[in-house]
Amino acid sequence: MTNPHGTGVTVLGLGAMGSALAAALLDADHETTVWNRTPERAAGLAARGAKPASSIGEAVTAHQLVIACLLDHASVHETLDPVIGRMRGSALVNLTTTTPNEARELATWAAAHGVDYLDGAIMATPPMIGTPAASILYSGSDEVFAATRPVLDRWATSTYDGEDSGLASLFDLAMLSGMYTMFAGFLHGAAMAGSVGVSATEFAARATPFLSAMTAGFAHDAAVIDRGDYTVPGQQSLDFSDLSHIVRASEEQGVDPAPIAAVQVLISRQIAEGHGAEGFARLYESLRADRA
Ligand code: FVH
Repeated sequence: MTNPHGTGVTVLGLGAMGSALAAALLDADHETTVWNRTPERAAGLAARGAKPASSIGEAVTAHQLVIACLLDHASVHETLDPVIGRMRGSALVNLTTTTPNEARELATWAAAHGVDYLDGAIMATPPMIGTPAASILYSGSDEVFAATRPVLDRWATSTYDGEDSGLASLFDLAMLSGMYTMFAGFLHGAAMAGSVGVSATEFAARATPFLSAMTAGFAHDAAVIDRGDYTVPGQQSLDFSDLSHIVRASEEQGVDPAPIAAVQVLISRQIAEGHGAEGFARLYESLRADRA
């Protein structure tokens, strides 16, 4: 499929990420128009060949492919509400972090103005853009995804997750939930080791291979969850996994047990409901959307 939106691209938002996206397009010789609420931030990109738009209206009418990489959902509306009526027939690829429902709201709003909407979730930091390590998830208009692949693939490995505009955000935030919880656990462990004078650097060196090896357990727990049978033999039972000794050890060392205490709350809930003999994956039942 050829790109009906041409090869020129407008990038709205020149923070750390928007600037990296625009720079990658310039490196690939795309005609690139840029706009930022604070216009001075366009200077560096202009020196590399970008065309700074003098107004948001000029920016969104310069090309039929408009990329938004702004702060949040509210800033997308604040920026585009005044000009959305001038974007009929354009494609809007929104790489601003939003919740799934915020992405769906933007898709509905864009459609009401005759604008094709593709939502994106960036799984990378700005220096990773344009390198093989970068990944961007997309959902929403499959036509926009197919037609703009030559642009999207300049930034990262592009994955299309389906027509529901909220899915890219959902997968992004689900993975970030896992990441932040893991990091909080690491920091709690570092504080425990730190209570006896072990540096965080030394603890990280010891924890990294152990925690990396433990991630192999995701696939096992996932299989148990998908089967819906937490009594599969060979699993460590929740009764055995009781973590109150870790909570107690943390308190004895003067370390706030909040991260591990939160896990213990989930374990205790399942034990109280009579599932102490079942495996650790049973905690999923305390968290799932349609839990009893
Ligand atoms: N940076 C990262 O590592 C992460 C990676 C994962 C995805 N995020 C998301 O990308 C969006 C932009 O992030 P950013 O790193 O570029 O953020 P900033 O450097 O803080 O730039 C913010 C830009 O948004 C503009 N802006 C803020 N509020 C408004 C508004 N009300 N109206 C118009 N523009 C607004 C801001 O403009 P200015 O302050 O320079 O005038 C910047 O251009 C974000 O969703 C991340 O979650 C990045």
